[in-house]
Amino acid sequence: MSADRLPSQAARPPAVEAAYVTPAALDALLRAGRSLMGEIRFGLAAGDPAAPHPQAQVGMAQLNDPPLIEAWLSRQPVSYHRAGRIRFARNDEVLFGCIALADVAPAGFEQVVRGCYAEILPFLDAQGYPQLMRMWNYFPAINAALDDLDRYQCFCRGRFEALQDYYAGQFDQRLPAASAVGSHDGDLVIYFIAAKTPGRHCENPRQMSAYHYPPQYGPRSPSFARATLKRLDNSAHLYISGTASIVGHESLHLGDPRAQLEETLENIRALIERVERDDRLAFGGLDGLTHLKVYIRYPEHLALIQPRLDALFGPQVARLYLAADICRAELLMEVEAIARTP
Ligand code: 3EB
Repeated sequence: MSADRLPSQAARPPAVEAAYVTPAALDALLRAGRSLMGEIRFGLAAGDPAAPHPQAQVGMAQLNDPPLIEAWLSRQPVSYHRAGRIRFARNDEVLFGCIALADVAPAGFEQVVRGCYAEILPFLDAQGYPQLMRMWNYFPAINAALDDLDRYQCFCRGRFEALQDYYAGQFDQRLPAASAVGSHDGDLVIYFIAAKTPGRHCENPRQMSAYHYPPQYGPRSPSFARATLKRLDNSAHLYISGTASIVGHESLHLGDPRAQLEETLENIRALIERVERDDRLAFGGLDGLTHLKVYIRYPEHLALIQPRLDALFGPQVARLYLAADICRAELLMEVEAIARTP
């Protein structure tokens, strides 16, 4: 029997996994012994405010029926805490944290973002989970003008300054997978998963690294990796960043939602293939995907996006469709994903 088939290893559950589930299905998972590390509600009423786990509401309508909760679950014991503005849950391997801020004034937005990141980074070091694996950033009016920039560009500058200050010479190597997407109303919501030990941050052969984008997209480039690979149990988990119809650094297929979707899927396929080669892993290409979160600027485009994804993916790939604004005005959609080796 080869070492990777030892029963003791096969029995080890992943420290954290995503579930896009109805409230009833979530209750069933919790009754079956899973612990909730975090709960994100898109376009839904708030959960139980007395519950101990990190939770956030995001102002994006769900286009799928029935609506689902994004839950992050653990099969290990979890403890719940607060530090400053951060609510978090942790187990022996990973930490899930969340900051939600109401009523952020446009004028101070960049400094607020910088302040959030400047709070999160030393917090993770102090907790002993210094390795960011995945970050999500949601805020309203992402395409609105703010001084001579737009709000996304201000977000990028605030995030960059804090990450650059903290990571300094290690900046490029430490950036995690991320999404930064525009909600229609509500709070600035930043949530993240970090680990005690590092994952590997990956880039996409079809796309320029976002942190190298030229200045035409803003004074400070977006600070994220295209994906983060992490071995959590016997399988490798690949957290794929928000991915859009961008090749090199350019947006393609302006005004053409079908073509933007195909280019986005091709970007995801190429990224997975690159990781399979570099890390000698077998995700099975797009068949390795387990979760898709699809952000759609114009809800009427669901009618062409959903049937295409239904044709490509079976019911084992959980899908969440959200009405959202994408960071570049010409982008009609963005897709983030999780893949896992069998
Ligand atoms: C892109 O490829 C599309 O600023 O954190 C995707 C994922 C995008 C994350 C971010 C932005 C971010 O540039 C936009």
